[in-house]
Amino acid sequence: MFIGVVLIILNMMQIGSGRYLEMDNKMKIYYFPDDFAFGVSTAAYQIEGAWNEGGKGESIWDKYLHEHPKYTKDGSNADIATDSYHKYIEDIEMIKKLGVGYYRTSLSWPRILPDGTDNKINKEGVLYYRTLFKELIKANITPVVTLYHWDMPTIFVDLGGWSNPVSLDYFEDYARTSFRLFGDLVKYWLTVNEPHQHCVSSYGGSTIPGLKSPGVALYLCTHNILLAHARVYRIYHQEFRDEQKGKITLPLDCNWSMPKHNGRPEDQEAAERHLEMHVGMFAHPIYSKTGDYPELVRQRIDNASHEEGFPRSRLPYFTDEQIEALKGSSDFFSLNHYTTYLIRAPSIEDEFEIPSYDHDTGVKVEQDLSWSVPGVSWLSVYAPGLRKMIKWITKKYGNEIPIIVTENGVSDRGQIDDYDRVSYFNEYLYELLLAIHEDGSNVKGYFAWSLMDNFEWDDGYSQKFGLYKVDFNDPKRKRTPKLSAKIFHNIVCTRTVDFNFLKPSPEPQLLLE
Ligand code: GBH
Repeated sequence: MFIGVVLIILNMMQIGSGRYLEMDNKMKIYYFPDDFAFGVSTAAYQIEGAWNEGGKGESIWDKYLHEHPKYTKDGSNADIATDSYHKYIEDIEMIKKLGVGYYRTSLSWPRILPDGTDNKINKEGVLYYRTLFKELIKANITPVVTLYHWDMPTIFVDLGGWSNPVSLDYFEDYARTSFRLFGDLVKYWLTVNEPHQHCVSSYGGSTIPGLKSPGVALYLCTHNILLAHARVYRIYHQEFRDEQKGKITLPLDCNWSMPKHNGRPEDQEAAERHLEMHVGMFAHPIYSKTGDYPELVRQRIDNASHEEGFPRSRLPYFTDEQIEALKGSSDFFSLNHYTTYLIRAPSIEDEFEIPSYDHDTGVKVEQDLSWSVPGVSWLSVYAPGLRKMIKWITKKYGNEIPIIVTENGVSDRGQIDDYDRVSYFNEYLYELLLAIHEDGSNVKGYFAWSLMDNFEWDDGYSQKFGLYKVDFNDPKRKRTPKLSAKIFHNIVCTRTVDFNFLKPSPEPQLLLE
């Protein structure tokens, strides 16, 4: 008890000072600065449900899962999901209880524009979001809004989705309409969630809509999303920012890549190549001084295209104007991070489809078998990867641009005593503290994925990422806080991590007992 009180007092003295305490095991206790932004994240299709209510149009996920009911691992879809279209007030209560100041979610494009095009605006959808944002603000929670988190209006998919440049025009209309309708309430905008993941999934042939063109359409998609982002960024800054005073960026998936054999130069090169081909491809045009695609990306795809007999590079070229429009088209670095991969140079036996992004990249992606995998197979836990990723970004693009981690979290099978998630948040947030205090990185915020269990794309409801459990067998979709919700709340309030929750034990030992 006495030690607990002393720790609390010391805690309070240190908050915001940037100083630290030294614990018995020589681990330093650092604190998140006072203005550090804590938040939680979700996305429209994964939570809203009400897929055909309130005038909403159809998205590709609605359509595809209705036509292929066995597509997801558990045969589910998100027709109801967590029912947040009806239960948003309860969601806000939950966010409030966590003590965080920010909530990231997305707009459903077809809920606002049922046909995808802005000649017809769905008033009910607009009202839903305006009420949600107003209620959030009333609760002192700042909305952070993604325009596009993968739920494309069906009509555009039939036109080829993002591989068709006409999508730029329609996305521009949708974005402008959104700024006009919600810009008085929303001050943080994210344009297109994780373009790399989205293009690889959409055109690699594995995920919805399963259009297979991993060497051609995949790059048209990445190229067009970059251009769409730049266009929308410029529109916001030219037409809206003076009045609305918001910020806007492109959220990038930034998992860390490490050489499988650290001593092997081929593996080191392979890891660097992998980073350039998935992070640099998007970050370099926006954050580097020179702009455009990274040299390495340009050369690899140009050379491979040439060798394969293509008359031109499969990766389109930007015009000078486009390079300028992209350069600096971001007000902060929005970083999504989950895991670390081990990368090795391919051996002669390794085969890649030709042409394809994988062949162009030319690396083998593996995982370290000694790292724990609490849930979904691609997500093994290696917390130092977050700090290393941030270091890489800072080294490449400088320290001026503030970084906000807009997604980070882990999945499991949904137990209330979710020690794996508790450890995950402790470990990853500790690495973030080291990034801030020992590396001097410009990290300004951290949003956990996710507020609650929700529809995890191909995995349906078989993987749970939530701080709150959602009972998907209950028509009311009852929510219950997990242990991680309490610990996350604790982290937000004390502004530091608490490793007493690190290890599973039958009776959790509370620090203050
Ligand atoms: C984020 O993206 C999304 O923004 C969010 O919607 C999602 O819920 C969250 O992560 C958790 O997954 O099996 O090795 O081929 C991550 C998208 C796409 C990442 C599929 C893993 C499979 C990798 N995910 N991908 S692998």
